[in-house]
Amino acid sequence: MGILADPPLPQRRGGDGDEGVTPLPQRGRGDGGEGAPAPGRSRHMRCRDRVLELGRRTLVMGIVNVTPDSFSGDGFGSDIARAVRHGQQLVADGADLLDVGGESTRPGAAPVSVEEELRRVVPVVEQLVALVAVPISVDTRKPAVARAALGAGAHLVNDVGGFQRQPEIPALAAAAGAAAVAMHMRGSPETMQRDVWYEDVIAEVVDYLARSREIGLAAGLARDQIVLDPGIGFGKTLDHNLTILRNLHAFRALGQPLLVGTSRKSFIGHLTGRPVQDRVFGTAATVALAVAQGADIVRVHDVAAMAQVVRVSDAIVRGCEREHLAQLNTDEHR
Ligand code: HH2
Repeated sequence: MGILADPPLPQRRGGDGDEGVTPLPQRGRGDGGEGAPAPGRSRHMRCRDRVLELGRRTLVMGIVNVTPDSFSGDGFGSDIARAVRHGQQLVADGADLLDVGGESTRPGAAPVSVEEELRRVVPVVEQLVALVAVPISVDTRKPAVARAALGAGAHLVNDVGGFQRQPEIPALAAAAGAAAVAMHMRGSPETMQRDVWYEDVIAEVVDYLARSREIGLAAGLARDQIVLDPGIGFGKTLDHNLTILRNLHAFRALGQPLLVGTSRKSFIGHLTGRPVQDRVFGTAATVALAVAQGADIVRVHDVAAMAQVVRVSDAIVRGCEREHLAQLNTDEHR
């Protein structure tokens, strides 16, 4: 149901066919709407020839790391074939979008050269675009990688630099008709966890993302092509992360699609004492509470599990899938 005809059709998500993928409707800037949309109200996000419906249910973005050193331990080094198979599996598990990354952003991660990141990312994007029906995002801070991935058919660029390190990135996405994610990060992955301090973390991250949106609009993106993300774990302490997750409404108030990425992150490990491979329940708590506060997209490693969390949370919070619930009402309930 993530990829929809316009007007929206309530259909199942995923699948490898072309069903529900529609040509790009002609819309002008500002179609993302003004102010904070109420949860449950239908909105759209445009990325190239796809229109994703937002508001009726939360979209699940599955992570495909073509890296040897991702913090979550799920990276595929530069094994292109395994990364592609993993992406296909995530779609079968219920992913509405895939996010392909070739450089770890974990605290202290060593930077990867443009050539190496291109080698890792571009063939995976190219093959997934051909093999799965869901939109493909490229997670990069480098304009050269964004350009090549868009050339290979990527539908979104996920910029953890929030358009503010490399303003070329939103311009490249706009020129391709793609959408772009602007994420807040303090400093760089090499430095971001040193001396982390905010006077008012919510106000400062909201201001930063409002500026990212202005940069995106000036670069030619339309309102419904700009996704904002407070950047959980990027230059934030445990307390900052929890404060942000408690106040997602402040980011919703910017009126843009909101992405939240908590999956397996270290603040969950600090709270539960669990290693990175064993944070699925902690991640589930954050996903359910993000859905409850109106997140539009959750970025996760454990797609099969989180698709269930999202489905149940959406049914409670958004009252969605009424047809499905009406059918279940005839069955025995416990
Ligand atoms: N988190 C990570 C990477 N990219 N992008 C957005 N928009 N939001 C996030 O929260 C986010 C992100 C870190 O997760 P992962 O990709 O699994 O780790 P690594 O960067 O070590 O590969």
